[in-house]
Amino acid sequence: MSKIKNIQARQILDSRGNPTVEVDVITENNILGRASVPSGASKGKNEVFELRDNKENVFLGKGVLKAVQNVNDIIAPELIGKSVLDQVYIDQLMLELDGTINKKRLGSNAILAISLATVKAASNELNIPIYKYIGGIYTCSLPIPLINIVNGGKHSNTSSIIFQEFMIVPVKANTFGEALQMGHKVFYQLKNLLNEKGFSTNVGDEGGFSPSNFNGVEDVLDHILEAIHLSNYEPYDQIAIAIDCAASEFYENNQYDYSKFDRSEKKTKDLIKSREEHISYLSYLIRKYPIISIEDGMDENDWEGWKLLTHEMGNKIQLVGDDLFVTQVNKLSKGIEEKVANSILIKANQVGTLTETIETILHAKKNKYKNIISHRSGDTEDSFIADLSVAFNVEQIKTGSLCRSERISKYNQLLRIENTLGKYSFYSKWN
Ligand code: 2PG
Ligand code: MG
Repeated sequence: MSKIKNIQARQILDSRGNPTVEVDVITENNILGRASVPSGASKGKNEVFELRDNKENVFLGKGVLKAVQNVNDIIAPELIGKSVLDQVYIDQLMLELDGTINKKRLGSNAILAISLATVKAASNELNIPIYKYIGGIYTCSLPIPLINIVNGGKHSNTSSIIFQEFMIVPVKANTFGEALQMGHKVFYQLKNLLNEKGFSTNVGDEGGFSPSNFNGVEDVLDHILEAIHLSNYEPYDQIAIAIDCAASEFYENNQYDYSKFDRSEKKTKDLIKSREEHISYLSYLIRKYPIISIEDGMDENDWEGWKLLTHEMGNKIQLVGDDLFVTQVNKLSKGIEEKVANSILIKANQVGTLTETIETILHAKKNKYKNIISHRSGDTEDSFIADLSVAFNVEQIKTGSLCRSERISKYNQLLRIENTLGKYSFYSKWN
C-alpha cells in the first residue's frame, strides 16, 4: 500500500484560454499523478456544479482559484495518509466532505481533478498503464473514433449551422491507426473543397471547419458526402456520418427554433419547428444521408419528444443521450425504463468522480446501451479519456477533429495503446 503524501492544485488554462483546475497527487514513494479537468460550452442543466470565482475583472469571471483552494485547504488534509490504491474510498470521502447532491460546496472541478490524479498516481505507483489498472483482465479493445469535421451551434462564432457537431465514422477500418488515416483523408478533402469554393477553413472549438457560407444543415451534409466520395470511400459502408444536434440549445417554448444560431439576420417564422416537425426532419435526413448516429436529437427535458424519436428511429440508428443523461445512473435508469435513446455519452465532469463515471458505464453495458466516451469543447492536453475508453472496451470515442493538440493528445494516446495491445485490439464492429 502506498500512501498519499501530498496533493497540490493549481489554476491552468484550457483550450479556450479559460482557467481550469490541475491537481498533482504525490505518493510517499514520490510517484506523481497529474490530471486536469475540461469544461463544456453547451452544458446539460443537470450536470454537477463547476465552481468559478465569478470575479468579472479576472478571467471574465471564469477563474477557479476557489476550487484550487478547496483542494489545497479542505480536501488534501483529509486524503493525505490514505492509500492511493483506494480509489472508491477516496471518491466516497470527497462526496461526504462536499455533502451536497451536485458537488456545489467544493466544486466538481476540484473533486474530479483529485479523483483522476489519484487513479493516475496509483497506476504509476504500480507501473502499469492507466487502462490496465482500471480495466484489468477485461481490457482488450480500442473504440471507433467519431471524428469531428464541421462545428456549428455553440461551438462556432462564425457558422450559422443549427446543429453543433458533424462527425465522420470510419466504420470499416481494420485498426485504430487506419481509422484515423481514413478520417484524415476526408478531413483534408473537405478542406480542399471548401478552399476551392472560397469558404473559410478556420476551425471551431473542437477543430471542425466552421465557415459562414454553409446554407443550412443539408448543405453541410452535401459537402461532407462529396468529400467522402472524393476520398474514394463508400459512404455508409466505409465512412458514415454522426451528428450532435445539441437540441437543448435551440429548444424554446416547446418548439425547436432553427434560426437560433442564424447570424445572417434572416430569421423567419417557418424556421420554428414543432416537436413532430423536428422529428420528421431528422427522419428525412437519415433517409437522405448515411447518418448512423444522432446525439441529443431532442431537448433534455422533452422526454415525450425523446420517446417519439426513439420509437421512430431507435431500431435504425444510434440515438445518444448527452445532456439528457448527464452521465448519471438515475437519469440513465429512467431512460432505460421509458425506452428513450439507445446509447449514452460519457463525460466524467458531468457527474464528478471516476467511481460514479464507471458506475454509469457499467450500468449502460448491463442494459445494452452503447457507451461513447467524450471530451468537452473546452479541453486540455490531458489524455485520460483515451485510457478510460480502452479500460472498458467501449464502442466509441468522440474527441474532436484531426487538428488542435488538446484533441490530438487523446488520439495519440490511443495510437500508443494500439501499439502496445496490437492491431487486433481495434473494436471494428459497428452494429
Ligand atoms: C457535446 C460536448 C462535446 P460541450 O455537446 O457533446 O462535444 O460539447 O463540451 O460544449 O458540452
Ligand atoms: Mg453533445
